[in-house]
Amino acid sequence: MRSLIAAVALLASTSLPALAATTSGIDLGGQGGDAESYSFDTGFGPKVTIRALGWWTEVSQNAAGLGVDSWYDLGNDQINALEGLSFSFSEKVRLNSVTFSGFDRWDTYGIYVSVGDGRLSDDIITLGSDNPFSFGGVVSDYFKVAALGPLDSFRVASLEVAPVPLPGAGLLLLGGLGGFAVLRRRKRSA
Ligand SMILES: [Ca+2]
Ligand SMILES: [Ca+2]
Repeated sequence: MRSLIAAVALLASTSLPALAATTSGIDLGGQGGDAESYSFDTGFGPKVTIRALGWWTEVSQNAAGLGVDSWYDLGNDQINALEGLSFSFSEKVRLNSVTFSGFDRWDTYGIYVSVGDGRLSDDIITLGSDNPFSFGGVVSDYFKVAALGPLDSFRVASLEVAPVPLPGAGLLLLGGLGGFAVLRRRKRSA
């Protein structure tokens, strides 16, 4: 029994940092140039992989963030009309916000969040001042950002995400170990 208590204490202490993990800000800027995709660590487990949307497009990275390069928009490697970026997470996360650079009151974007079963939310379309854009902590593993109008030109500079809260995960773990102990005791008395 003493070793069981020790095991529970060890499991509880090792799982606490994961449960207590805080919000993660992910800076998307760098000097990578054009690439098929970019991946970043959230810092609490899941990874996010970012790909370009549109025809013959690539993700373009510079110090201001990620944009899209395509053959038809004449070397403009910001996100322009008919272009967008998809953000795929290896596990579900809480989506807090996305911050744009080069974004001004003439720009419009559409944001679409996966709601499960391969379906996306209705488009969330914003004009002008809504930067950073707040997701309000929705839990998902995918969203995409697209430029909507011919004058749109911007980049995605950073993301803020957080772990999905797991209420009662520690209690479930303790309950499972308790059940295991009862089974062992029954076996011994039989
Ligand atoms: Ca472009
Ligand atoms: Ca702009």
